Amino acid sequence: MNLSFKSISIFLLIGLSLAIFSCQQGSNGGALKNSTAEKVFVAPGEHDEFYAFISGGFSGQLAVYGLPSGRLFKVIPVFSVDAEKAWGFNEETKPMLQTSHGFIPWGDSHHPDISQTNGELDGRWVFINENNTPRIARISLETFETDEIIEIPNSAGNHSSSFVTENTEYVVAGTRFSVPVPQRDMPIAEYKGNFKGALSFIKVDPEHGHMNIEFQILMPGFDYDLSHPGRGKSHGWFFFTTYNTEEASTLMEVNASQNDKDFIAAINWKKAEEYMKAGKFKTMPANYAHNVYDEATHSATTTWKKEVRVLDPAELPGLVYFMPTPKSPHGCDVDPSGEYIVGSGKLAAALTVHSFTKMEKAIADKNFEGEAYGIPVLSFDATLAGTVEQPGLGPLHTEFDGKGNAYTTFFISSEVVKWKLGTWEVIDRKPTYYSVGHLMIPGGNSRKPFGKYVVAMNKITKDRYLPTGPEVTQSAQLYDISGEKMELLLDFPTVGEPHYAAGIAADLIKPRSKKFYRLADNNHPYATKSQDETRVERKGKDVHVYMTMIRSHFAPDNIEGIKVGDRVYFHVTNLEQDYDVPHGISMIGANTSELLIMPGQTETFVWEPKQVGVWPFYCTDFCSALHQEMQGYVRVSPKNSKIKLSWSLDGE
Ligand SMILES: [Cu+2]
Repeated sequence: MNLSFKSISIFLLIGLSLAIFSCQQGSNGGALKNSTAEKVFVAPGEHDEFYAFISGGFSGQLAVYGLPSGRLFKVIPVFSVDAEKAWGFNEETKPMLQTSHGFIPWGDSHHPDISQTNGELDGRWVFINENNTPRIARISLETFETDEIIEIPNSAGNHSSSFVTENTEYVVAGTRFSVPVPQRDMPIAEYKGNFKGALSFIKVDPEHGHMNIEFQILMPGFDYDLSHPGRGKSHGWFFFTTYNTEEASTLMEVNASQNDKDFIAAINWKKAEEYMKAGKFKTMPANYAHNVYDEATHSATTTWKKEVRVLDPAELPGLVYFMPTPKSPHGCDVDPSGEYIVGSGKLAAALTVHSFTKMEKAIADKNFEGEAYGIPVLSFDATLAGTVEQPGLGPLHTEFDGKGNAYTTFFISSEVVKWKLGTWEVIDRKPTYYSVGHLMIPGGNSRKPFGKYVVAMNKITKDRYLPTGPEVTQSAQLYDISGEKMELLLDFPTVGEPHYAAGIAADLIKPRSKKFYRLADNNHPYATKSQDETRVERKGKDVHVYMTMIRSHFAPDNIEGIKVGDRVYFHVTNLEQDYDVPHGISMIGANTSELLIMPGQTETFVWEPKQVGVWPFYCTDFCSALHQEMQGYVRVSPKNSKIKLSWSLDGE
């Protein structure tokens, strides 16, 4: 660390902010404002303290930012094709976007959650859901690449996902829309009583992270909004908010808001495991894709799954209970101790908090106020821990600082409100600009949050930034929560809709971050591990180019004997064994993106030349002083040409 540089920079910043505030705000600024700049300032060459993984919502991706600076480091391609990384364009990653509906090059990514061990973030993987064509992805935090995507059958609008239990035993995927299960042609008007909501429990292999849908619980035909695992004393349970317990299928805005209370569904997943062991499940036919990226072959494969095991809560006592919660609850959040389950009724005036201890007692006492489709409904008063009275308008989501405080976002009144667990008193409130959805405290979903910052993710920004036409950037806002009162430190723009985020201390990830792939371990079937092995082979109309790249040339760099109508596969291996030396390649007229190949990796793109001529290719990633010289030519002859296939580097 360059101390003198940092102190000079801070000094300059303080001076600058003093100057700005003295002319803009008169005496309102003062010493407090000066320290604001310092609190988010990360000097050139220094690292941020936290990683923030902020989902892109409708972009389908997951973006990586530093906190407190708000700097964007990487956009990890997950559910949407990404030309920057060749994700979904190269032959190796195309299988990752396979689904039972075919190749789906776009997704709607919402809720990332980081893997845990003993209820603490372990920094191994991030899971994230796709709403539109229901899928769950697992991203490696060694490579910051998507390693696995599993499609979720019997589901639609996969929203109450993807949250992990405290040892990452399961990641859940809860459906938003109830649908006919199995899907069939039936009148929509017969929804009530006939549609089902599937809650999927996906087992995570503790060593490799591989996912498998262990079982689904077929719930009544409500909408399932959000979920959270129990932890500590409530470990073994999972909680889901529901709305539309009216089971309306039309004019939902009005018809799904009739009931005074909807439910939080409490699922005893340990009990589910017992029922699974006892064979109390049914096996249903299903068809869904399981896509796994293999780091050794640098390639993904799709496996088709043909069935899924389902549990029926009406037949299995003790598996599910309903806790009445006013009124169309959205968020469903469990505090770090596992005692409190916060349900935010979007249309309710107060925040409802349930007690896990009281819930267990109500179950033991059979303190039910009724049942719904064979599932007991616990009496409202029996599970109620307390209510936060008139905290704001439109409560959505709650996170925790680990010091006994909760922070809830209010969409309609556009604010973050800090309140105390147990006494339910409001301690502080700060405005957001504008209409905040989720908020995130690093580790806020675990037993040990890092209660230093909260990030609010806003839906609209209007005049906060320079205008860019009708669409203005979406944004996040960073607050310091280390003191009694919250302090707004920073606005920063985000990619896509910043739907939700997961944050973690950088120290838990940095030391394990991958620097390059060992060439010796590259088992790609088309890898070329030295320049001597480079070649071009024809198999009918398919031509396979085994190519290497190293600063600053391709081998081979002159290829002849390609004909119009051929399918040319460029299998390109980056021979570098050095940190941060990717190379790129692109070919004129190729109906795909460039490849961006990491050191030691092999990737493939297909080119179908349509025109006779001599056509160039070149490196797309500025790699050395002679990057511009990194290029080559392919000669394309007419369909019936007799020119033999040949290739060379420097005439050899
Ligand atoms: Cu959400």
